[in-house]
Amino acid sequence: MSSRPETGTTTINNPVIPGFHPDPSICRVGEDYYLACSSFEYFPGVPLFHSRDLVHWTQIGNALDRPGQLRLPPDSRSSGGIYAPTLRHHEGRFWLIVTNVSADGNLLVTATDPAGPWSDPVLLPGVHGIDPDLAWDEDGTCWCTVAGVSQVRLDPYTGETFGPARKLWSGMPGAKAPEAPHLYRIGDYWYLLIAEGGTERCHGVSIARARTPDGPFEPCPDNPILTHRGTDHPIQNTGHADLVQAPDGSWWMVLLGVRPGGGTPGWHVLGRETFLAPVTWVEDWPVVGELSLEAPVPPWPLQPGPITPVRDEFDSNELAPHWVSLRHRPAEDCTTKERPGWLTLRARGASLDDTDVTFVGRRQQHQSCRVRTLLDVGEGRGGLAVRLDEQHHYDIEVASGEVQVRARIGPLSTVVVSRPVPPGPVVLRIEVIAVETLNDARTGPDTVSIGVEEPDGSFAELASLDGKYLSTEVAGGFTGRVFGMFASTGSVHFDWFDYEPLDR
Ligand code: 6LW
Repeated sequence: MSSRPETGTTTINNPVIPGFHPDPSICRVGEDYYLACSSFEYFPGVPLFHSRDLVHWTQIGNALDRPGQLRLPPDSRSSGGIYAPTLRHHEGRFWLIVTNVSADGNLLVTATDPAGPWSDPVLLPGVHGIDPDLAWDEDGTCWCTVAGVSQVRLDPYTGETFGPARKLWSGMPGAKAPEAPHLYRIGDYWYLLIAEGGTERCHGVSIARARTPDGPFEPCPDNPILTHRGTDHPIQNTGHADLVQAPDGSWWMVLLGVRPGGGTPGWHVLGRETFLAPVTWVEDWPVVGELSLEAPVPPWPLQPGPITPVRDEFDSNELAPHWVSLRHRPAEDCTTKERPGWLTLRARGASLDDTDVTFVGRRQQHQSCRVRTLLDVGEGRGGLAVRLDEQHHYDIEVASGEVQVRARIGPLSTVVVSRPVPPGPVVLRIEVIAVETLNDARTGPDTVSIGVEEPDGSFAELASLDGKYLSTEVAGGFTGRVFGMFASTGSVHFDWFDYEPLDR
């Protein structure tokens, strides 16, 4: 099989979906591509994207947007919850299978419109393992393959499994953690694509093929077909891929990667992002083309989606799909109905150091960016934060005439600065500026400047903090930074929220 993507002459920015959007799974229906990602402790879960050109992606919703679909216990750990999904289209429906490691385990939802609504979940007690995949063979049998890599036959309508799980492949000798399996019927073969090496710097993609969906599988002689392990490539941790064929017959791969910044070893703060790479076929094996921060543009007309405005005025009853909360979002705790044109957050008595704080945020998607919000705390306490998890966040909080900047880094928590602030509405700002540094180990990836805006609009910086401590290399975990509004006590009202990219 040979189909080489004839690419255009211009280039595109990679990642094609920046910010923490890991474990991408993609499918195509006609001229439309759809993609789903992991979401962990955030609610709603499993963000869904649409594209017509593989380059421009627009979030169209979240597959798990109801408490009955997404059960995340208030005390469940960060980077728990929703692990890797697989998104497929079969027999006129979209199928999404995913693991909730904090409750329910593997589950499956379906939809006729990927923008939703998605069905109530079918639980899969007979599917043991993470990273579940779905594939159907010619006679309609549904094969569910999970990390490890093992496989079981499944009735996707009832969740019933048939027979014991069978071991399919352990990946390449010496490589650890064979996971992220995806099974495809392509030409005369069934291909089993996996990730191995773990989702850090040793991550890579390998593939094997067989004549039947349950093996035996022979590994590709050129495995890993993609890895950046052992290199100083600006994109690291490359792995957890999925393949898709375009209408013109060309093949493409979406995968996760990270962009470490600052000195050695480099710190990544945006989480694992979704990248695009071209694929060709040589002797019935896929060959992944160059993966760079500028990837070749596909040879068809580009179709950019709508631009997300900088400002969200909170003028509608529903929050845009990119807004996320921690584990749940009870309507009484987060509403635009109490004060029309304002988002009102009602505290639950928890702070950002807890797992159950009232929080509404959006992913940081640019290495340099500015976030602002106008809030009125009234008799309450709340503010603006940039968080990685409960133990790694920088916040600016307003309460009864005082504004405080706090830093939480692991077991350490400190008030960096506090100063009086007049009662009434105030504009808070967090500004992140990436640091272009060559091997300066003293310098983190960015500086995080936090402060208030004076009545004349000038910025009064209260603190400038090292972004290193809000990186995955320091904090661990599977997510990336999220900027958010929070309420610690009482009700806090937010008039608007600006997210302004300051880089490409
Ligand atoms: C994902 C698995 C993994 O399910 O991390 O490190 C999990 N590998 O593929 C969360 O992204």
